[in-house]
Amino acid sequence: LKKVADEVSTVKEEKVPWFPKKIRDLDKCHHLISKYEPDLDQGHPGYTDLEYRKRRNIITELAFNYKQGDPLPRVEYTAQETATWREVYRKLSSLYPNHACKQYLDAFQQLEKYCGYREDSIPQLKDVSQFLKERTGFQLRPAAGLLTARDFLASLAFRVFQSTQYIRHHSSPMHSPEPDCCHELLGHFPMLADKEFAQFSQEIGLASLGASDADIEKLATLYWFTIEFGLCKQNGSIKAYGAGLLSSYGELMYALSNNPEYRPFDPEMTAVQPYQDQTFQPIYFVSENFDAAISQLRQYTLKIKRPFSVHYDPFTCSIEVLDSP
Ligand code: NLE
Ligand code: FE2
Repeated sequence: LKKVADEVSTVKEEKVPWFPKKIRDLDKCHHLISKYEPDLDQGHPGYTDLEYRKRRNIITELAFNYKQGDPLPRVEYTAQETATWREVYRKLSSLYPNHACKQYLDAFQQLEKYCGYREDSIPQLKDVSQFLKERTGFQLRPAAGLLTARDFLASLAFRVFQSTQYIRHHSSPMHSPEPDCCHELLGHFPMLADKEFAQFSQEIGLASLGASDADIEKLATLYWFTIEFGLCKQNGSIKAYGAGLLSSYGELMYALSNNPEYRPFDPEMTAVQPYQDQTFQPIYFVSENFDAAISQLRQYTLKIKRPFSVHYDPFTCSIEVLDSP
C-alpha cells in the first residue's frame, strides 16, 4: 500500500505538510488505512469468503483507477448484494422516524422522492452525486476503503466526499466496522443534502489543510464523535445525526437504548477522547441541538493555528493560500 505523502513546502520558514490546492490534486489523496480489509483482517466477516474478497477487489479497482473529472463508475450489484441492502434499508427506515434527527428525515424523504432511494435497488454514486451537486454543491468520488483522516478531510475542502462503493458482507448486515455503500448512502449522503451541514463540512475540510499531525488527529476524533457518532437533543428526546449510527441498525438501537454512557458535547474534551472502531461505541457525546453542535465545531476549527490562511475559489475549484497578517 501507498505511503502517506510527506512532501513538504515552506511557508514562512515553517514546515507545512503537503495539501491539495486544485481539485485535480485529490487524485493524490487516496491513502488507505487498511486494517479492516477482508484480505488482511481475520476478524472480518468476509475473510474466509473468497468470492466476497474477489468482488471487493473488482469494485475497489474502480476507485484506484479513478481520476478527477472521470464519470463516476456504475456497479451492477448482484442479487445477493441487493438482498443485503434491502435488509439494511428496511430495518433502518423503520427506525428513522423515532431515532433520526429532523435534518436527516427531511433529506431522506427528498432522496426517496427524487433520487431513487428504495429498498429494491442500491442507488448509484453517479446519480446521488448529481443530486447533491444540485442541492449543496457536493460531489462524490469513489474511494477504495477507509482513508487517512488527512486525505479524507482535505477532499471536503473542495466539497468532494470520498465514498466507498462495495457493500458489507451479507452475514453481518446490522453493523460493519468499515465504511461501505450502506454507510455512505444511508449515513452520510442525506446529511450532505442539508445546506448548513454541507457548508460546515467544507469548513472542517479547509481547516484541515496543512494542519499539524496533532491537529489532524484532534479533528479526526471530533469528526468521529460528531459526524460519525453524534447525538443531539430535539423536542426533548435524543436523536442521531451521526452517519455511523444512521447506517447501522444494531448500533442505532444500542446508542439510544440508555445503556451506553452519554456525555455533553464539548469540543475541547471530545477532541482528546480515545475511541475504537471495531464495535459499538461505549460513549456518545450529546449536543443541546443540531445547530449547537455545528456552531461549537465551527468555533473549534477557527482556533486551529496555521502560519497561513486559506480561501476556496469556487470558480476555479482551487485553494488560495494567503500569508497570515
Ligand atoms: N458501523 C457503521 C455501519 O455499520 O454502517 C460504519 C462505520 C464506518 C466508520
Ligand atoms: Fe463515515
